[in-house]
Amino acid sequence: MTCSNPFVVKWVEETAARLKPTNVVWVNGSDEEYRSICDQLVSDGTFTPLNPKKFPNSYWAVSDPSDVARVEDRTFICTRSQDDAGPTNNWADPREMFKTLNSLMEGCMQGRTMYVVPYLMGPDGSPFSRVGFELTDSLYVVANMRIMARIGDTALRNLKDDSNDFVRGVHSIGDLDPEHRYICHFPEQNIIASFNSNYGGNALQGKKCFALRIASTLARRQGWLAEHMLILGITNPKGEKHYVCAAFPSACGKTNLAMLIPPQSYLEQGWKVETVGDDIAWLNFGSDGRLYAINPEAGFFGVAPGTSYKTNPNAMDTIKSNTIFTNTALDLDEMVPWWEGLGEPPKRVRDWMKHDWTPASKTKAAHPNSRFTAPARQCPSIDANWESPGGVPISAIIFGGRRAHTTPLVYQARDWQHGTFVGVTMASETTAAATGKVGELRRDPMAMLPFIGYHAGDYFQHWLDMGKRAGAKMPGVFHVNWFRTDDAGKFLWPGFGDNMRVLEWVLGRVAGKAGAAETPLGFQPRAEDLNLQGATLSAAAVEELLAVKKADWEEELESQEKFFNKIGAKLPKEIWTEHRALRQRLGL
Ligand code: O2Y
Ligand code: MN
Repeated sequence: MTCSNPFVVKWVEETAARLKPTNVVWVNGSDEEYRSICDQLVSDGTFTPLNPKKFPNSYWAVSDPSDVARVEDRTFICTRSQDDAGPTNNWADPREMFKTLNSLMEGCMQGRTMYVVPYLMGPDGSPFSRVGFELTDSLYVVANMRIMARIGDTALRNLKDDSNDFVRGVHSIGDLDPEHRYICHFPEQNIIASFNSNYGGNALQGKKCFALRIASTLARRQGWLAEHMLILGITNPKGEKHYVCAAFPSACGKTNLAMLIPPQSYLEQGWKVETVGDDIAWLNFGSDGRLYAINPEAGFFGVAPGTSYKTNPNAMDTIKSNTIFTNTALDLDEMVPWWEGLGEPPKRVRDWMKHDWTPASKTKAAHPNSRFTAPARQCPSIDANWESPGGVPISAIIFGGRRAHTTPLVYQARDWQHGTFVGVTMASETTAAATGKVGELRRDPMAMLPFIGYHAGDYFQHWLDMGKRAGAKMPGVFHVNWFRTDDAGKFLWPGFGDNMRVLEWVLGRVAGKAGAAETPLGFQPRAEDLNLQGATLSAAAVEELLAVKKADWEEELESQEKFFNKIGAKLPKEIWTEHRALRQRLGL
């Protein structure tokens, strides 16, 4: 299928004239084309084919050691007014940034091929889906985009010939110089440019750049929400099904929750949990006034270390074929990927830096941010409606964070305004994997801090405004904390499949059936309101999990105020109102 949209054709020609590639190749997204792409990546040494019996059609790749994660300090929001980017983003003047990028990228594709990747974020034929184009000189990016989005002809079919409504993205590997790495967003022009990185969220533009940063600005203008949320379907023994969205900062087990397997006793009663998405949700109002979610992505870009048949069997079964492993280690005897947390180390291991590795080595074999790129459709728990064009109706939104103290296992917000406050005040303690520093509290509103494409205060206002539009039809809002510890620092809650017990209470609340006590935080389960049958938990542990301690909340309220002051005058007055009301209810 050739592209007959004149806006696209003109822009591709103009970009090619600037970047001067030797060839321009339009990607069609077919299976045959993907096979040829993978063959080329094997020939040029980027891909190492894995054992075809154990991991058919799967490959191992490594990135440049300087290019292993999203780089927030090199990520820019380029708006005419600095105030539109707000205090939580790196801002740049668009004219200045275009100048910088033009001079850096002029002729950067000389001797290389520029691939034109049309991509669709969202299900084929959905009114909520959006089209983007990534012009890239990285065949590795094309291969990953083929898994993460619906690319090629499918995307072109979803763009009308007279439509100028698509996101223009340019990406070049450049020389991978971290000092001149740029991940730039121009929300006023729907343009993305990334340069000098070939990794993950920096280079696969559909994910964080489009589906969160640019989409959040589109959503504000158009009256919807682009959120950093997983989407789950939960069916109870009566066959009633509800969908929930959940937002967590990194290192809180988001992928594990997205693919949760309930405890055996729940399975026997007929409970079922299914996956719609593991990372991003686009939420639009349906004709009934409720919020409906689509997963804009088609694949999972999950962290490999820690993933195992013990922690996430559904993820393990998803990545058995048609998967790209980046920066994991490689078992040289079996030619299968390996990472810390998977099981016993194999005899002969090549680490992610392509060095021989043994358990005595001082470094990790797999990079802590090593990833699998795998098709969502391969997930055993994938929901039958995951590609439904109208999306799935959302009954509850769950916020979460990693907190050793302060936040109880679960509570329900009083209403949408209070729920927005609960999202705004989300915070999480760092783990060694994330920063090297353990236990430092980071505020991360709605888990969106690095992804809000505009002023955070305006974003909070947009949440409030959405609630005003829908009133009582908005989902219930909840907050969970799986990570509360006892005096010895041991987790009190078993987590993983047992999180189902909390989901059952959440759905019970939505249905108006589960009991709760009204507390200063909102509505909290008493021990008897939770189904703890078969859970190995002492009564004292349950009491501690549900406790709200004034001293902890005194500190929490102070930390909230510091954050609100950082947001400044655009912090909605309703958020201050909720904060003061909470202070009063706590008697602080
Ligand atoms: O480091 C990267 O580039 C990956 S970022 C990422 C990937 C999958 C899901 N979420 C994230 C994230 O940073 O939230
Ligand atoms: Mn994410």
